[in-house]
Amino acid sequence: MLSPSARRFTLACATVLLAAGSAAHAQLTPEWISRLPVGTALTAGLQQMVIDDAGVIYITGIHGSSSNTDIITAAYRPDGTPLWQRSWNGPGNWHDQARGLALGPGGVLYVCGNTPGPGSYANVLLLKYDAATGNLLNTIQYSSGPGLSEHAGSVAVDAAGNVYLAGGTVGDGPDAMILKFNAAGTFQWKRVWDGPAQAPYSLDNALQILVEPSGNPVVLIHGVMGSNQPDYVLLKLNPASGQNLWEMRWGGNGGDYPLEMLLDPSGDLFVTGSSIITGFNRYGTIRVRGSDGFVLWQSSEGILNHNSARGLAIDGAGGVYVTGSVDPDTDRSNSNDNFYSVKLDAATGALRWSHSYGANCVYCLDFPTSVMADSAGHVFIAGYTVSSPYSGDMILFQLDAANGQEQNRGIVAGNLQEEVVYSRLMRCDRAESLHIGADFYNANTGVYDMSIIKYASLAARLALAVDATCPGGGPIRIEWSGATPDGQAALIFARNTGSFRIPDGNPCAGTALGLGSNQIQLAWQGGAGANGSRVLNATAGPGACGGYLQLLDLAMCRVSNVARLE
Ligand SMILES: [Ca+2]
Ligand SMILES: [Ca+2]
Ligand SMILES: [Ca+2]
Ligand SMILES: [Ca+2]
Repeated sequence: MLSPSARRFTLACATVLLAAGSAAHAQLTPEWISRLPVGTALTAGLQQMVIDDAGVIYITGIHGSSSNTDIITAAYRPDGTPLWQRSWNGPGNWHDQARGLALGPGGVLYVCGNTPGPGSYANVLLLKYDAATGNLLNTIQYSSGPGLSEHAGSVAVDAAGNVYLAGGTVGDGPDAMILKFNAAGTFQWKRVWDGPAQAPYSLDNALQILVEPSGNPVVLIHGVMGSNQPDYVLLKLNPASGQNLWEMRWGGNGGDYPLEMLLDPSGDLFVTGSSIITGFNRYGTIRVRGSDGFVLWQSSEGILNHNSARGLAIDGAGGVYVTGSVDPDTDRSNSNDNFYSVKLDAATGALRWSHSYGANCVYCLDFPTSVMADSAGHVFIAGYTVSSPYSGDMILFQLDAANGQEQNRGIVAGNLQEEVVYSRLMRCDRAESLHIGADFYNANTGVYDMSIIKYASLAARLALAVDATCPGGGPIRIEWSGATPDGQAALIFARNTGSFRIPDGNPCAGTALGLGSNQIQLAWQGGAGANGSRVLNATAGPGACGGYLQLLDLAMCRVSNVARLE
């Protein structure tokens, strides 16, 4: 219909459905992959990752040998080049473990974890680094008393630099513990939470802490109830005293194992985990009102049995996403779990869609580790796969947030036959570029490499402008920006607007357009431009005026705004 190489082309109005082309999706390809060898200890590897407003990426993890692990913390520039790297070995010369990471005001990076104290009992550890240089600013080692194993698993910092740590201590068995230090590192208060279960079942632990913009800490606790089964426990604390502003307990008579919480801009909290509230092991997800801890809705989602939640995301546009693994049979010994992910309505908890991936063969182990949504309607799920044709690789899915259909996928395999790649977590920078924290493991040498795998943002606006001579046809100037540099792009024409979905058998099948089906056709396909921008000069056929054009980025299956020919 139109020659892609023609400098000028004509918009005809023949009714031609989009031409069939290669059905293959473009592969999601990392911009860069950083790797940092961290030794052969069984606990070695990435623990946490955060990204600052300038796009600098910070990771912390465990390195060393199995007889003396240390805490390794590193920073990378946005282009993936190393900025600094620091190792911390405690005075006990033994097992130091990083668990949490946070950025605070004044360019301070906080690492929390544990280090051996007197008698080799673990003490709480807080390290403060200058985020720009990696200089160690302060080391805080905390113990409630002799003979107690204590740790900090999560750290949060408020706008004034007060630091909150959440983790565990020992009472009647493990108890949850929350500590506050001020910006100078001075201890402020300790709060211990012990559930109603009796020893030896009272295995309580604080999993995660965050600070509301107003400064109140919120803590997620695995709390064991009088039934000797765990529930989700949320505390909102008075920052001055550590006492409850409110406390919420949620669960049934079976085990309810909290995983993760997220704070919504509305001030409400979303919590997910693995829950047996309906008699089956499902994803138990709740929305909790921020003002008083009231449970606004609860959702129990899963298929078959043995669903295990592994990641939670919200998109700010009414979507809540839970990913996790499901056993396709009832045999836990044959390691054949699969991915199972759901979208819930943030307002009601209703199921919107589900997405599954993985083969059921014995030892075909597939499990996701994290989920994230961008502002452009993409959902990303990363995890581990050994289903054919993959063998111990990291897999990344790009799904359409509207319907859960796969738009694209990426694979990161080890450089060597014996390397496997475990994704751990995902973070976005301000431009919504995806960063996956991962570990490469060499099965021959036993060495782990902490890794960051970076993908370009899909949320950059793809902008299309059309300047036509209407009515009557004649010259048209078409200009766009924000497409994938050096990628392929297509201009699609239709007489009306709507929500036409690209049919199977076409590139980007399933992608929803802003165009309707009336005379929909491929008007042009060609290079998107060296920097993702291009100007095309064309000639409109007599029937083109009054119609609509939309640009499709074929490399990433993204669409532009709809522009009218007028
Ligand atoms: Ca050590
Ligand atoms: Ca306890
Ligand atoms: Ca199984
Ligand atoms: Ca499987």
